[in-house]
Amino acid sequence: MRVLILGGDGYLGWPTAMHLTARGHEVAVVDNYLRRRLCRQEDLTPLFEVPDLHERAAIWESESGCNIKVFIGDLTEWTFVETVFRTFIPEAVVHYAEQPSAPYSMLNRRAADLTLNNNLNATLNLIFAVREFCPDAHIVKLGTMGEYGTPNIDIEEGWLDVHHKGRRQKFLYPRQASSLYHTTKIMDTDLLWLYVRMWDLRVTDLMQGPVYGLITDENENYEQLFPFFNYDEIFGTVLNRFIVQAVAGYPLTVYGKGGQTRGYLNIKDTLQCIGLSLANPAKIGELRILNQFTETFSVLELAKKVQKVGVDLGLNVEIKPVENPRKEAEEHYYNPQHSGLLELGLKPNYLSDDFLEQMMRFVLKHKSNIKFDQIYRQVKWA
Ligand code: USQ
Repeated sequence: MRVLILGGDGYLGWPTAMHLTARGHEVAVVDNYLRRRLCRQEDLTPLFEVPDLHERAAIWESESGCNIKVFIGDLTEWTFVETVFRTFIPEAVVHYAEQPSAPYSMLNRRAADLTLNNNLNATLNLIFAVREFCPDAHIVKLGTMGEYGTPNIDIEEGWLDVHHKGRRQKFLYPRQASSLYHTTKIMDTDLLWLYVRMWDLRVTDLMQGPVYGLITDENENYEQLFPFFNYDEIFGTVLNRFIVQAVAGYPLTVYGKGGQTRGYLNIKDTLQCIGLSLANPAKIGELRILNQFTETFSVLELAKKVQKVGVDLGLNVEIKPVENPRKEAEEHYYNPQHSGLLELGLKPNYLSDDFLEQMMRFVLKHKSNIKFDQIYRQVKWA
């Protein structure tokens, strides 16, 4: 299949590109290095340097024989989008090309404006490009579990059947996010749903929880091909942050009461889910929504798991609840359904002590790069 990956330089975009080429797909990636630029602006550095996309594609080709075509440019600019779609007419598009950080989106007005415009305009241009150049292409869009928020009822898989005054109708499950970033993903869903109804697009919206890990089947022997890995407050996700903090001897930053519960998954399972979605596409005129995570944990549970493995490795790991910079429920009901991807064949890589130990041993090699001032900046939500 000819697969175009939007956001191919990111934490998930690059591993996806390698994964799909290793399975025989023809892949092109698009990126404008937005995340690298925002990290430089905010004085944040990843745990280790990552070569740019052209260099990574060259290394991957020399190691595996697989070619990845690279387009560098901004997906909010229509002329660039036209060139990409005319040159590489995709059969499927995987859309990761968004400002992905909730804390960044809450930083200030400029960051809010960038997040809103980047995320919505990139999605809108994708919709118009698919209609014009490849109307049968399957769009696989990365949404987020955070679109649902933490309601006091079970979270269904995308849709809710409502019975009201003797009549019934299926609606998008109610969404109420707690950051602007997550809200842009709700708006993306609304845009896609409108154009599925208008133009019979075929769309899969993957409602993903926080991802952790680094190592995949494709990169395990090549550190140069590891993804961009942030551990800072703004771009790092919580479990990756706790692992780095444990290695650095920085007390684990559980925000507030630590009862915030989310659905997590290993980066290897993100790749499986993308592969399964592509192999089993949505139908023409269908918005298919799948909840993409494998198990739920509270942040305090995650911190305790990291502490146990860290202590067994001889590290000094403390858990120190800190003032929560975010405005979110710290104790809440959470029961999201997630059977769709399992039914398609997902074989979960559950969180294990062995995984945590492998990650800690890897991070130990880069311990001297860890900068304490990046770990807790207190970007206030409210
Ligand atoms: N948290 C802590 N301590 C920390 C960092 C985070 O307690 O040092 C807590 C947060 O307050 C939150 C939870 O851990 O309750 C998850 O935080 P996160 O930073 O790992 O995840 P989030 O900001 O929600 O965003 C991440 C990705 C985003 C993706 C989302 C999935 O950055 O792109 O969409 O996870 S979800 O969380 O399901 O919405």
